[in-house]
Amino acid sequence: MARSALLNVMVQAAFKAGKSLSRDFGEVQNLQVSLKGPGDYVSQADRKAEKLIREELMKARPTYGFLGEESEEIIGTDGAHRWIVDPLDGTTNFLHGMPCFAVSIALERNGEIVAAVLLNPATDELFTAERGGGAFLNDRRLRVAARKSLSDTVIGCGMPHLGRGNHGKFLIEQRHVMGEVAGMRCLGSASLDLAYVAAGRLDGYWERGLSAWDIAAGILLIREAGGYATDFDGGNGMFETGSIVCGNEYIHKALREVLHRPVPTR
Ligand code: 2AM
Ligand code: CA
Repeated sequence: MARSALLNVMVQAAFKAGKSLSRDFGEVQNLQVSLKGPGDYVSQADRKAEKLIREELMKARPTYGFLGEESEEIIGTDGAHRWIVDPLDGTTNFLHGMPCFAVSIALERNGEIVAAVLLNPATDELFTAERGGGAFLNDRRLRVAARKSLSDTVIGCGMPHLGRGNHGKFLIEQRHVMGEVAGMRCLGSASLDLAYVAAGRLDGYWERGLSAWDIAAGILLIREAGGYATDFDGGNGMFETGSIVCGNEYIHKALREVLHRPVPTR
């Protein structure tokens, strides 16, 4: 599998951040028992990882813009290109010592995601994609699952957090989906949920209230694995609405239909 020079830069940046996060994750596991908990430590780990990535990417392409979760956006002199980075997606898992978190790096060109790298440093799983070149898990080509009937599927979702989003609406959506599918999972990392759809581990996934850095890489992974990733209306407004639904052609459609069901009156 041949990677472009650009993708190699992204992979190197992800590995640098991943190494730093792995060291900090080891420490976080030790801090669980302290009363104060590892909160401040994790914020530091997060910011350190973003700095490493930003330095690496800006060194390779100084004119590109940079949108990261942890720092102010840098508007590039090259108006066409922008990095979209989440240095640590799945922060709550990381904080609780659960090995389900990822470094997410995407490259946007004229508003389209053209390259994606997603690394889970705890499992050494590296997901990559370039537009038109397919999606990969390490060296293995990815394809979304083929299941056509919702009743055979395992569907992922993201739950709104304390003080955020509409909890009642989520519970109604979950109830509707739960009545149709074989099982449901909540990984706690939107970027990994999307990568799992690309890898055929999850048959579909939905979440609301997300930011561009949570989903930019995962959207390309799914599309390059032959799947669909859209907003709730089937359009391309995922960054604007913060909402995403995905799956193969059949499951994406069926899941959208279920999510649009009216609220029960009793
Ligand atoms: P994060 O870990 O980078 O914050 C899980 O449902 C998804 O929601 C994760 O991708 C997570 O990204 C994001 N998330 C977690 N806590 C959040 C919060 N308080 N506000 C917004 N997004 C959050
Ligand atoms: Ca995130």
